[in-house]
Amino acid sequence: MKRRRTALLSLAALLATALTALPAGPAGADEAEQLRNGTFDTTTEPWWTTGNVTAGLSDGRLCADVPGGTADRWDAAVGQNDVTLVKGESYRFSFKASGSPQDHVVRAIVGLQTAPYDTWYEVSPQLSVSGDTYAYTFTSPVDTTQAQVAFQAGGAADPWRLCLDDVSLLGGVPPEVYRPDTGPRVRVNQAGYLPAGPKNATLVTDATTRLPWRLRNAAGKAVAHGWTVPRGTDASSGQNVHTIDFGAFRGRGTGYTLVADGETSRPFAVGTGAYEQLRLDSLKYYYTQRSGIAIRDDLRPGYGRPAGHVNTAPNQGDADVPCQSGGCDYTLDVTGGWYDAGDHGKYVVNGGISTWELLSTYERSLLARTGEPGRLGDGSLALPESGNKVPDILDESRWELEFLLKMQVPDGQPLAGMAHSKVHDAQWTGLPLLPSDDPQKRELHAPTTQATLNLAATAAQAARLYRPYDRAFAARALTAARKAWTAALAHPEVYPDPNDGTGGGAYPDDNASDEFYWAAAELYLTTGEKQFAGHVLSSPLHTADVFGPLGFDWGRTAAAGRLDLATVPSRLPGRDQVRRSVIKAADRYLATAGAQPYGMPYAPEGNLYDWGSNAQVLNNAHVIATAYDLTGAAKYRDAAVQSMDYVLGRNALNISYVTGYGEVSSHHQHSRWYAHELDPNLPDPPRGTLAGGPNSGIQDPYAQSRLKGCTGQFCYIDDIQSWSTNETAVNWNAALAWMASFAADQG
Ligand code: 9MR
Repeated sequence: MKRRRTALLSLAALLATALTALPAGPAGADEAEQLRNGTFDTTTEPWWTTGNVTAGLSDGRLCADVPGGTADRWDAAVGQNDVTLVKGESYRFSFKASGSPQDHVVRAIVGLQTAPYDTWYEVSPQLSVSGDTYAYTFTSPVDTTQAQVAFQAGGAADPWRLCLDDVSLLGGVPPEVYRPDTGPRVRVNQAGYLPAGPKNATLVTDATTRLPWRLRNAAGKAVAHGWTVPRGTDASSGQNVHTIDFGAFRGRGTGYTLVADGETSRPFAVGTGAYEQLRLDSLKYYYTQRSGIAIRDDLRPGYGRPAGHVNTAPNQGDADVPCQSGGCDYTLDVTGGWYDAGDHGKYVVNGGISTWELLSTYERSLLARTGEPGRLGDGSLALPESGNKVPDILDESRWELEFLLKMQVPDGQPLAGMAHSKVHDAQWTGLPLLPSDDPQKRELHAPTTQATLNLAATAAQAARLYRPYDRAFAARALTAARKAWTAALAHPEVYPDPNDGTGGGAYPDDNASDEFYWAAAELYLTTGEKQFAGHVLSSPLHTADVFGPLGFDWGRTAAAGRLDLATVPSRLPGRDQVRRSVIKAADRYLATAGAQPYGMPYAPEGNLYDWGSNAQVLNNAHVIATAYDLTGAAKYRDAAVQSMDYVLGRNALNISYVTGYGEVSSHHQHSRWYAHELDPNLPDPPRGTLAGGPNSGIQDPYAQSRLKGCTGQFCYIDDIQSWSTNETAVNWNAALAWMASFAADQG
């Protein structure tokens, strides 16, 4: 046994030390080791540690004593600098690691050794649980000679010991071919079908002629049978597929399976329970996204956490936030609101469409023939406000509305009445990180016309919906909406900086005509005033086709105005025409759904799935559902309900994109606090959380390392690192909530 050597070079000393390169010892012809001394035979050099870690040799390994009581992973680390990476080249990152006591997590990263410490690859295995050898392959997204390999071990309450050996970063290895496990080839809605609703499934097969299918109940008895319909090669997945229609079956129960071509589907229910539950879960999601308030564990068991960004250290807090780079001479209290997504940013633009869709879920329940407002009533969502005699969905939406109102530039300032676009961290933070642990400086970003009109639209909509419950709030909201509208007219072309994406998202948008149309529509529907009708009627968007293949979203908001003009009672001249335009759009989405062997109303141009495609599918379904509300025609109801099948498992990956729904569901969504994948002490996202979904852009390095060349539906991976395909976001869950509520109403 070798004597343990304490005290490594400090990080600072190491950075100052010139390092001698060791002779390369390639394992294969073109494979080249990038690390020096990963075997620790005689020394631990040139590995560094942070000042609070003591490391030395032990049995030919590097063992590090990690202190307890640090906050974040990176607060205690061992690493090696000056590693070279070549862009596009594949590397095998492997090491042996053990922890005592066991079960500790180490975050192993390959990233930039200086600020802003970009992370290009990371894994966070739990040690000494299932063997101590780890190997991963990734592709470098950069060219650099300043890469760092580091093992971050901070964040534990008590001291522990981390031992490492055979650390290797081997360049020139063949990239790993990623093959998702897609399970049985019969694809169904794993959460369940409505007893009187459409029931369709998709079979992946090489067969080109029809095949028999059987529906089995939980006891294995065949309760229906028929023939598949061959559909040829499906463009969205590249697969040869057949469809199965078992809509004639009218039974109820759980544990059904569909059998065809020798394959048995995942089990599913036929009943109404899943949608009733999903209506609530998709809305309950917002409480745990709240900023500025402690989340109560009694209301969300497993999700309790301290309040985020309330000026308690290490948070710098949202109570007195200055403008970015001295853009203003005031600070604002912008506490509250919802965190946008997996980051800690709060954005007026995306907050706006999300609030609108939640308020519209409520407004539909009041107006549509199948609406059931009681289901969204007081006590339905287990909120701190439950019991106040106000529908819970209004309580939850108000949490965001109050934040949106706080983002308005105060009177007396040059841009008074406009809304700041966003508040977020000065720099991007790593994962995992509870909102209450974020140490970054918070900054208000410049006001924009789009943010101002998001405020005008949602505050105007709020004014009509909260009036029966809180007249004072309704009046305050309407005053703010009018003020915002006037400010937007005075500053009609102040757009967000598309490059303002450090520490938070940019939400770039160089056109505000859709936001003007939407805000004018909401102000008109609430006030009935001629000035707003005039703006609606004279907007070129009023008669334009605002329902494209990608659906409406935070950057395409005209549809929100059009849908409300069609459904909320008013005396708008030509209202029939408005209603017909929604039905016409629904007919197009219906045709798309009919042509898709997976049944979703989504066929983006060039088969290029967009960022957040799952929400776009659901928003197209929202338009179809509105056509049902307008006409009562069953074809619209059925196509809208059928769209849910895709999101809940009838897709090429055979995955339900909603956490906790179906036998296999997304549960590793990118989030700084639902980060169970990185820290066993943190939870997975709550039941009812929608993943963004397939995104042909695969902007994040993790997705790039796994999914390069992916076809449409395959551009998705359920990993916390994949922020471009697998994030959670308030606008996406709003689309889910609206549709889940509609589907529940059809039971
Ligand atoms: O959903 C947004 C997508 O449409 C944009 O293309 C992308 C880049 O701006 O940003 C997405 O939104 C993210 C936001 O910028 C920051 N918070 C997380 C959001 C979801 O990924």
